[in-house]
Amino acid sequence: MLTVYGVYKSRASRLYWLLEELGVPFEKVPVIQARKVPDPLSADAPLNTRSPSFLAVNPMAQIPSIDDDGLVLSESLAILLYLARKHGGPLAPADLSEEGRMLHWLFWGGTTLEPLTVQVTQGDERGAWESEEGQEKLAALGKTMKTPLAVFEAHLAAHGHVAGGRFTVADLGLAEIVRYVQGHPRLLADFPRVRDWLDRCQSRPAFKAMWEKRNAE
Ligand SMILES: N[C@@H](CCC(=O)N[C@@H](CS)C(=O)NCC(=O)O)C(=O)O
Repeated sequence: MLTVYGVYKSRASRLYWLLEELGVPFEKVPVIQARKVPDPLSADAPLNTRSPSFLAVNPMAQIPSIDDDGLVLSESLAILLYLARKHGGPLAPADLSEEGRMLHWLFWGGTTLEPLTVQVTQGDERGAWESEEGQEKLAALGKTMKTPLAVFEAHLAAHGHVAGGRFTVADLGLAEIVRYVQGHPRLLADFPRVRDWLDRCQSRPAFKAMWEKRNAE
């Protein structure tokens, strides 16, 4: 049995989207981010990333993690590729060269783009962009994002998808990373292919199913 640790309103959403795509059954353990809990170690705190029982799963104190019949993994993008490969089908790499391309783009997402986009969504949570100073900081982040987004725009103009000429787990992972800036149309204004690709990814029934559950959480 597959166990997924993490609430929908976290990077676990990308795993839940993939599992909707694959139709794989799983058990959800709703671990919440410790930063969202006033006193994460108090006796009545909900299960959170600092709870001792979750630290035994992921000592990094971060969600998501999975336990797949005893194989415990963290790092959401690695889990995506693992699950896609395990269950196969069109979302998985068809061969080693496709896998290489997916690894390239997923690592790029995790190391180059997400460290920027996640700051935007975390700023949204804190209301950090409401002041004039906040607007300036957001604009500066947008400027830093221009080069990676331009590279991705050119890639999509040439290929339409991240790898393999079809929607794969690599599109899914990157779509969740780009989603973090979607509430700020200005940040994507210069990147029509990225916007069109994101719309296509999010029009998938599996994304919509995940999103509905996320909103209901
Ligand atoms: N690189 C990790 C990052 C995971 C991560 O930062 N998770 C956040 C939630 S989206 C977390 O658990 N934060 C703990 C907290 O905020 O208390 C991954 O992609 O799995």
